[in-house]
Amino acid sequence: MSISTERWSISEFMESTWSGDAELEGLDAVIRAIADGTRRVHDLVQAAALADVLGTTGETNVQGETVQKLDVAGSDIFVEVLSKSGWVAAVVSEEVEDPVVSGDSAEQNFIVYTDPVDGSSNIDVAVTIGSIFGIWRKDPGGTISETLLRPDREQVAAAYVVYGSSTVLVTATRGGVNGFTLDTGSSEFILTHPDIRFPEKCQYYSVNEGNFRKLDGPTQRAVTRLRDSLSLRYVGSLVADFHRNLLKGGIFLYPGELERPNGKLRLMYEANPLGFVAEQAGGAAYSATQPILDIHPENPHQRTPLILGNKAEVEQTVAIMQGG
Ligand code: AHM
Ligand code: MG
Repeated sequence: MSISTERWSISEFMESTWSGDAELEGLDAVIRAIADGTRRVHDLVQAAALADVLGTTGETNVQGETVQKLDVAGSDIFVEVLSKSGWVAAVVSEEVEDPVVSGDSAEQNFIVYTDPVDGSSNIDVAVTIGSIFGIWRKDPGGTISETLLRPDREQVAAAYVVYGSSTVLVTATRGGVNGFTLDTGSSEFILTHPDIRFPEKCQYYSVNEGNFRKLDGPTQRAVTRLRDSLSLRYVGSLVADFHRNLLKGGIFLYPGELERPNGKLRLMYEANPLGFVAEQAGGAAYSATQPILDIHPENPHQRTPLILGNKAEVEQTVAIMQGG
């Protein structure tokens, strides 16, 4: 597909490339809602202390982790815009234990999982953070709660946002991966990264090296091999690390640890959406043993090890982790 990047807004892009595709019907409304929420979160991120969104609320979330004020503000914003889009039946947010059900009409047939503010430890220090979205169809034959745990490969689309030196919204469907930069003058998202693919060459590896001693022997060997051949980049915000590796060529790991075999990251709103983006961009995403998208979820908030990025590098790393 050849796309002109001459000031194509995200709405024009979706209209031109998605309309007429039955699988994507209504997805433009969901993405528009995400874009609206992103503008609001972008404003909060920019204002930061001035908008009183730094620091913690003093509470812990369903994961037992400290909740930041921006986590709550971001979650409230995305739940609101998605619920009001008219096309979403339920939203599952990292920050909310139970799904937020907005309705069950014929049009409300998407289920959206979101990590509304990813990279919480970087919020207070003006370092890049993000938002992540996995988008499924509701099963027409079942109730909302019966269809919340859709098989991962049935994901229709995914999206993420990087709030960095610019704010970039990346969407992925089976038709490809495209990036849109927020023009803060017009508040439009403009197509700036059409048809994103992982570069052939893998330059970077991203892992929390401070956890090395917590890894089993094969995983230590896999990390040592990456250390010996690639440059290390680790922001500590999954979206930021993934986005850089997607554009520049790299591999991200948050493996299971001896005392935490499922690692840290969440399957449904971190690993799955970015795994979908990675596969559509020619990359790969694995847990310790299988492609992330082959996992059948059992719990909306479950965790998984994650190895994500350039396909050849991911496959070789997983083979070593399995004792190969
Ligand atoms: P969060 O969703 O609470 O922000 O936690 C997830 C984040 C990821 O963005 C990042 O990859 C990881 O936690 C970093 O963890 P660590 O500080 O253990 O390296
Ligand atoms: Mg998060």
